[in-house]
Amino acid sequence: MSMDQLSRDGITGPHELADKSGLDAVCEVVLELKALQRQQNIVARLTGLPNEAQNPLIDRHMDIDVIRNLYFDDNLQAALAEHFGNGLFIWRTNFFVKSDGTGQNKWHHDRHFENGNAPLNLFDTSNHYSITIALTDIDLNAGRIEYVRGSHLPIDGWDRDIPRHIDEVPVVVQDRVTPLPLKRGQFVLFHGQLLHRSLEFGHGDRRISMAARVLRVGTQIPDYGIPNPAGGAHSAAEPVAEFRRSGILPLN
Ligand SMILES: O=C(O)CCC(=O)C(=O)O
Ligand SMILES: [Fe+2]
Repeated sequence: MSMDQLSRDGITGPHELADKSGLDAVCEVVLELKALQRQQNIVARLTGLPNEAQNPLIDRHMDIDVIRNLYFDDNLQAALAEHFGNGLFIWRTNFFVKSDGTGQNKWHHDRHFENGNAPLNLFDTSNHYSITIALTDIDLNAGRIEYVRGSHLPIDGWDRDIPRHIDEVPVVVQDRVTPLPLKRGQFVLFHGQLLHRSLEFGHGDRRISMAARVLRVGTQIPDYGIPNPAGGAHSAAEPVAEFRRSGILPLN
């Protein structure tokens, strides 16, 4: 069933973590890191100098045990191996904390490069994956996550030569937009090119998700992101990111 879901929709789950006992500790850590990030922004504002501190939310699966343990949860490991096989590693993690006043994360996909400097092959399903874990409930009002069902594959009538972030999806795929409410301790696995977003926070309790980007062994991380194949004015407006290799963790 769930393999069918993956090949049809581009996503599998929600699945449940086998062990949820570390989640409260993870949330505490995330909120402390978030507070540090706020302080860094205050220093930048007060001094008028750019904030050159490293983002404290990035790649914490490397050095905080309770966070790393999430990725070695029995159910997560089983789902990963079943759907994407072995020889996988994480190269980046981040947290998305949303509460009053937090805006949207516009429609995007997570597949920013192919293999080294090779041109992006958007619909390749063999090498780039994402894992999203709900550290709290993420309900429909709390900055809900949505995805475009089946957008890991070409869709008739939809040219995917688009900017990295878009406000709305075209009419031709609007009936594929699927809300993804998650309960604390649930996770999903999806193909990196699946288009997804999260809405601005509405109301209710603060929610926290954790995103991991996963590659198959042999996939090289370029020094810089490759230009968006949308090219032209789009790529000029979208600076190419510099990639850090600070998050590499073998998974299976
Ligand atoms: O959880 C969110 O708000 C955004 C999630 C996302 O973009 C991701 O997991 O890649
Ligand atoms: Fe994303």
